[in-house]
Amino acid sequence: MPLDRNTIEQLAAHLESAELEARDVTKITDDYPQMDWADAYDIQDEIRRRKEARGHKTVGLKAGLTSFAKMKQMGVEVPCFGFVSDYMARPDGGEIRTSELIHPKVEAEICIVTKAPLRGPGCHVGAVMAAIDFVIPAVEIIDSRYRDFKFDLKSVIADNTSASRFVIGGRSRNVEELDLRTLGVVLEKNGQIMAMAAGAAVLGHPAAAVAMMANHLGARGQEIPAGSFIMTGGVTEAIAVQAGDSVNVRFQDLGSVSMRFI
Ligand code: 0L1
Ligand code: MG
Repeated sequence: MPLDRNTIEQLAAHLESAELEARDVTKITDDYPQMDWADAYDIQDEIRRRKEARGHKTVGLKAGLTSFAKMKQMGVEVPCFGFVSDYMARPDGGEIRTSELIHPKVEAEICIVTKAPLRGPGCHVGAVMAAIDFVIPAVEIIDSRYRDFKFDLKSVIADNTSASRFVIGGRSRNVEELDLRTLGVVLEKNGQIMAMAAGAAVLGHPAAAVAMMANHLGARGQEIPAGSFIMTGGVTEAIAVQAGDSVNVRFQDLGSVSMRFI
């Protein structure tokens, strides 16, 4: 049976305070095993509503668990979708305070900005390619609010897919100048290569993650507006970081994105 509105609001407040206080909690399906997929996204939408009501802008959308490496790492089989807010952005080459986070991990993401709206059902890679304004690289810093990253997919969706910080960098390119499937990515921590992959690691083509997002939003009566910044998901497994670590990710034809954890 779905959750009532009061419970959705309580769970959103519970998860958002855990985020803002950098405090871990147990997965919410332990107490609400009856929670369904719509409940999970309703809790996430309520977290977004709370942030916007406090004046935070929603500045991007994210697809998560879109690469087979990440699905295998987390033991799940389907992607999920979330959002990022203005206060989560950090500058390229800048510092990220680990005291504000619980147990951060980094992910290398091929991102796009749209020039036309996308609405499912029936959205496909071709429609996404036609709607891309430009491609830009980013690193997402995820930070699940669940103790030891132990969760199930519904709990993660409610927790805004572990969204925490993100760094946009490198340089933007027109999509016609790139092959998003063969675009190589190398992730280094403290000068050591930790992971590498190509764009096709994301569902065969990063645009497929955006099509899936449009179809998911369409089923909820929503769309991807023109001008949206969209993170298509980590191309490799996520890499744990701590204070003192430096991360540099090289994206073929798109430059590098770097940051230091303090
Ligand atoms: O962006 C992501 O792939 C995160 C998805 C949520 C699961 C996780 O915390 O790894
Ligand atoms: Mg991600």
